[in-house]
Amino acid sequence: MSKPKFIPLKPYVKYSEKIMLERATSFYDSIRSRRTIREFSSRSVPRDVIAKCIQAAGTAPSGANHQPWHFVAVSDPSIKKRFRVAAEKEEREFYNNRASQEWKDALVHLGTDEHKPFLEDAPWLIVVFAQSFELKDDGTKVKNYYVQESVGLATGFLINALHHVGLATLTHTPSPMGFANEILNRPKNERAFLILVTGYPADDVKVPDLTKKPLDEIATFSGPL
Ligand code: IYR
Repeated sequence: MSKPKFIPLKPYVKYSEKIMLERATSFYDSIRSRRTIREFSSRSVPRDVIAKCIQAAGTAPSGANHQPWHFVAVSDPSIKKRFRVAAEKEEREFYNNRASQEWKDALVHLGTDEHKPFLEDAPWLIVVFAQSFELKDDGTKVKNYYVQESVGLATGFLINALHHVGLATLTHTPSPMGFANEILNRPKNERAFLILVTGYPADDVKVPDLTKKPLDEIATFSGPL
């Protein structure tokens, strides 16, 4: 067993309590304006912007720091078309047969259906893959831990980064998503986790009239201060 190597925490920025609250409030004001959209403009987004946001996602915490994720950013129209065809096939099955009535009722307010034009309209589809284990070059397998949690966290970082630069996203989860491995030629240790449809909102896009639960419903404080 090798000895763990520790280094000083740098850079670390400490704020006064007043500045902390100001920063928390301004972060909340920014993130609360994030909305999932389902109609995208076809306007292009520079690849470097997407790459930097993916780099930000890659800083997320993960089980044993194994970073069990891979992001495939697709802008190729022919691949996006294949995604649309494959996803709409699964979604037709979902809306017509697979989904329970209770599930379909829960989606009514979102106005979703089996048609997924955004998979071709949006400039980028960022397909997030989860790696249940790592395949070393010599063929050995290294187990990953808390894979769903880790990849969920990295995806949250990614959505946050994209929102920060003024891009809109749709978290799309056609199920099953085996077609993503096939189309993108990904190895057996990876499973598609979700597709982050990314770009600018279409002109005059409308979003469902949703509210978020208030603080006293989502949080309980126990103890002083
Ligand atoms: N994947 C389907 C259905 C769907 C399911 C949930 I849960 C949503 O929050 C939204 C949609 C679709 O994309 O239409």
